[in-house]
Amino acid sequence: MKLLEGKTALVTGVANDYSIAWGIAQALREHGAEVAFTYQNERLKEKMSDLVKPFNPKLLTELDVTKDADIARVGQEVFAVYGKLDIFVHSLAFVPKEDLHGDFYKASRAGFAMANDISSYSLIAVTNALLPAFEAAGGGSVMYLTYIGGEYAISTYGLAGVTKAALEISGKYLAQSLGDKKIRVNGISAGPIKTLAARGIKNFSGLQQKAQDFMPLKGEMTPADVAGTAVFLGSDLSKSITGEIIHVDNGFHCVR
Ligand code: 0WD
Repeated sequence: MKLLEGKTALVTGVANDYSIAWGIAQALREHGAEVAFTYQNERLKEKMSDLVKPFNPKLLTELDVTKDADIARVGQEVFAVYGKLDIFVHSLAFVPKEDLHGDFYKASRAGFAMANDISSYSLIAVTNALLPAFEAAGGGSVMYLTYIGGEYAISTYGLAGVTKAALEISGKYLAQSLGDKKIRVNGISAGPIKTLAARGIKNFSGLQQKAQDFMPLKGEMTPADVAGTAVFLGSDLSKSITGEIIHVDNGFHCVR
């Protein structure tokens, strides 16, 4: 029997086949899960329909996390289509370019609010909308993607780091408040991986090279490297783990 046989997963944050969420979705399916997808907007609809064809998903639906109506609808759709949910993968983030690239002390009020709304509040709001489906499953696993820039000030990550700190502590408070419902909430703190979002970070290659020079384990990281941990967190093997953040970064977090 496969590790995730009988489990249903909702994966957000696939923008293309380089996305970390795409690597995670493939691994979840490989291990037996049925996967539903969301895409951010109409512009991505056609591309996503093509990309996810091999999954033949029963649900592929639009979700812009800035819209309460989208969030509520997705919660209802998941329940209506699958009758339950076991795994939710939050793999999305956004920081306005001017606030990501400028001097940190010049971060705008509007940029700060928008970055946190999309990148961290969304974990709380979407998890809440999915509760009926999780409760129907008798519990479940929520996981989110974070970065070490939420623990330390990393040059060029700026405001994105603030959203990651908010995301990580939101994950812990969610873990606390959802424990009674047997819903676990954990973070994966990934090392630098070349994706669309990463390309938006100034001198990402420099950041990646620097990390690789320090990493105890060598080699460029890929979404597939992160996906194994996602499978573990989605499975019953991790049933006593919640409020945790696992660094999947070739050991970068433990060296200076
Ligand atoms: O090195 C990296 N790539 C790392 C990424 C290291 C550590 C953590 N992460 C995190 C990111 O911060 C993010 O939380 O992993 C998560 C996934 O990021 P990714 O796979 O690197 O990036 P990407 O493939 O671009 O997917 C993120 C997607 C967006 O793509 P673009 O690049 O088009 O903004 O997040 C989605 C969107 O599809 N997204 C939204 N989804 C719903 N509503 C929204 C929104 N408002 N805004 C962005």
